[in-house]
Amino acid sequence: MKRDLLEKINELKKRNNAVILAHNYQLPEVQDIADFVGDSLDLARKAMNTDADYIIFCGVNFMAETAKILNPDKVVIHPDIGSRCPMADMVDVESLSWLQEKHPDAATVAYVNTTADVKAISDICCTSSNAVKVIRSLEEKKIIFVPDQNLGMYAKRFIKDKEIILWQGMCPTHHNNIRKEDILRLKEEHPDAEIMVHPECRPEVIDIADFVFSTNGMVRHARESSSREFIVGTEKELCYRLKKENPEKEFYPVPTAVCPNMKKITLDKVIRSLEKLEPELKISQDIMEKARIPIERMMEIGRGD
Ligand code: CIZ
Ligand code: SF4
Repeated sequence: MKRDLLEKINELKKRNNAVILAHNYQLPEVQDIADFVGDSLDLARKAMNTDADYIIFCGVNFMAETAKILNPDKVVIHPDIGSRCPMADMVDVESLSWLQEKHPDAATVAYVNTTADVKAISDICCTSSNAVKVIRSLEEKKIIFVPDQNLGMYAKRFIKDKEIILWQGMCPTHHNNIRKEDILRLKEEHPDAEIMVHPECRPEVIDIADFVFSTNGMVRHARESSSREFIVGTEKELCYRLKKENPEKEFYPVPTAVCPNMKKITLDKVIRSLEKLEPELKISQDIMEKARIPIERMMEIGRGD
């Protein structure tokens, strides 16, 4: 990146007392100017620990919402309000309420990839790293799990004493664009590489993996493993961070594993947000208060990886 551009960004950050948080799936040039890069929960925690007045949140809508819910007094700026997660949009309050009425004895577990109003009618949230731990912590023997069928099916492998009702949502990037054949082809090209995949992938992809991790789990494993090569079954931009932190190792993504919604946050939009301090993400007080309960309940349980 050009030095004068970097200087301009730093000057704007300082002048406005703003911090830039970027998700692991963001474009490389956005990751490069961020004060912190992480998964959605990391970023929400960072938002809690900053003294900044403005949080420029580079990620999809539900992630910015989670940061706002945990930091109601801070201003969260989302550089492109249209950057949403299609999986999160596969469940809505009306249909979930209908299912909850059919199963009044069930607890609802909402993956963090849900909108704030869906969280507001859920009992507890989970991430890809702690879904099993969260479900196990519940007294209820019946669970409604929304919206990711693949993460739900993955959790079912470890939980035999509860009935888990799965919502039929999925992540188009992980479900459609990371296929068993893609992983097998990469393995043929790189026979010594370890295979790590995200639990949002299809069961047949999970079956051939050496490890199943959240993005943060992959970051940790890449650092700690003695292996020098990794096939990475998640959104491909995670490999940018993995390579930056482990320059002596090689990371092979599936080339089609791109989340177009994450890429809506461009460097230009981030700079514009820094200059104009908009668009601000707003959530109603009522939804914020209700949605905070399942998120905080999950945070008490902690990470699972
Ligand atoms: O929680 C996140 O950031 C997501 C959606 C992915 C992951 O595994 O970190
Ligand atoms: Fe949503 Fe999938 Fe994109 Fe993650 S990669 S934000 S789950 S569409």
